[in-house]
Amino acid sequence: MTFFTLGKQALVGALLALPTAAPAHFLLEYTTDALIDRPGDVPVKLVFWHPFENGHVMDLERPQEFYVIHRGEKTDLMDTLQPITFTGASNSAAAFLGSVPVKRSGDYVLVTVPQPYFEESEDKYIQQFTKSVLNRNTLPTDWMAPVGLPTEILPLNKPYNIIAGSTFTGQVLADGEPVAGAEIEIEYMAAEPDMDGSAATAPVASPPPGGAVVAISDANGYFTFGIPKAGYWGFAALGSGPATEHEGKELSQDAVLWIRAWELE
Ligand SMILES: [Cu+2]
Repeated sequence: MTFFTLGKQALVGALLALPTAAPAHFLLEYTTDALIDRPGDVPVKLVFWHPFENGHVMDLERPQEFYVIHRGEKTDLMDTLQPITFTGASNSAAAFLGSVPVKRSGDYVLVTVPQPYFEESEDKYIQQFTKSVLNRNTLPTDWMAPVGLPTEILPLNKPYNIIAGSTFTGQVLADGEPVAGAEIEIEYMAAEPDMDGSAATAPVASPPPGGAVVAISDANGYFTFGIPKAGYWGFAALGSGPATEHEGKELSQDAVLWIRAWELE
């Protein structure tokens, strides 16, 4: 009995010592700025990465959909996508460079629907429906409306000028209905992609100890998080979408939202 217990402990120890993929995958829709001064084509990088720790980069396939919503009108941007390589601190992987035409004042809600990604270490597929919001001339037009994705995070604070030190509240939706008890992973984009090169810029922060930063949505799908620092913050509601299977394997349909916080100066 003692021998058996020791053996079991040794086995558990060996399992814990195995290198495992960091849990917090995030699909980035990265633009250098969220507030666009001059009209023109704004470059966007789509990168599937662990941006808080400048960790492993996953290969991103050509997405199923990539579009923008401006004043309620949807514009397909798939034609703008070009394959690129993105290099994080530990590896390089396939990513995409796209572009958003920003002309009139208002919000530009960027949406990416990726192909399900097979995560070998978890033996399951992950599909992150991702939103970020650009704005021109401070005129709010679209940020508060749901896009109608299978799952998404609806912002309750204007997502492009959150004040560092204040809070951000979102609501997790699946097919337009609130999702209670959703696990939301939260990451800071500690290293931002370099728009002119293929690598990331130097990280300006490190993740805290204790693993992923997590919030749980309440009975009506709401969660609130205090934003401690200026920059881009990402929220990923895990497995909040309606589909749970893809090609015979488990599928996690996640809702990702990026917000931009500013230091009050
Ligand atoms: Cu991961």
